[in-house]
Amino acid sequence: MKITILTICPELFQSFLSSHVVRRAEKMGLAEVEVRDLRTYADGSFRKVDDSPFGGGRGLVLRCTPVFRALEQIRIEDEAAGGKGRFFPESADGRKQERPGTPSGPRRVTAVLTPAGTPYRQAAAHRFARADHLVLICGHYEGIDERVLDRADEAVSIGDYVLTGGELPAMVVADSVLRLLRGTLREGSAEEESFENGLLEYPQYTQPAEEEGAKIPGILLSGNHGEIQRWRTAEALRVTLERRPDLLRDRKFTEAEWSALDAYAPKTAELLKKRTEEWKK
Ligand code: 6GU
Repeated sequence: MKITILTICPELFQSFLSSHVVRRAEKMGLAEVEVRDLRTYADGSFRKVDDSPFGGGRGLVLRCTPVFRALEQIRIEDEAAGGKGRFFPESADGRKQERPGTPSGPRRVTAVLTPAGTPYRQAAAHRFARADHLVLICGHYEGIDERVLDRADEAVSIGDYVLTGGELPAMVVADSVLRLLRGTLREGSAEEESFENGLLEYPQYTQPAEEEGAKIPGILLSGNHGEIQRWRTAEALRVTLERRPDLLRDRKFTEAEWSALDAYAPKTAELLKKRTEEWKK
């Protein structure tokens, strides 16, 4: 796949582009990551990418013109590379599906990074990872001309806080997508990660078994892999209930999970029963 990042601060991506996750994906031929400076698509000797908002108000707004030009250039290049144009079988709301029913062909997904976007989750990372071309548009300043959002497939936020621009979020999204590409990840490590099974990950420990009086849980030294798995299941449920109870609200729990909880985290079992009753109301 190809990831294109459109930004007015391309220099912010220098270290990201030489990071392990990007280098590995490129070396393995799984992905190509490019950063384009929106200023090169702006007019005049000043190449102005921002302006004050219509209707008045504070600050500057990212203009739509350079973004539109960049997107058009990308479309032309994709088509020349053998693409059949836009095809978005899996855009978040299905609203921008052009050529619905097109059975195949390259898929380009365009996402704007903005705090006013839809919360970004692991499911979206998987969806983006299936695209052939992921175009990430970094918002900046006080805002971004809404016509950019109208033209994009989706708007994405990485959390309920405000950052200076969409650059860090674009790196967050690109990282989460690249590490999912087949072969980038160490085999077998994906399924047990936080969020992949709807739970946070169980606690991990490494040498030494005791440091400054801080000991690791004894079960990990038992050599009993079946029981270690049960303990991990119980621990994943315990930390999830403690830190992210929202993740458990609509979750069905298996017999194995209840049994692991009874054995290794009875207090969590009790609390979880109480919560499930409350959630039903
Ligand atoms: Cl995507 N952009 C900015 N500027 N701030 C954010 C964000 C994005 N997600 C959370 N905060």
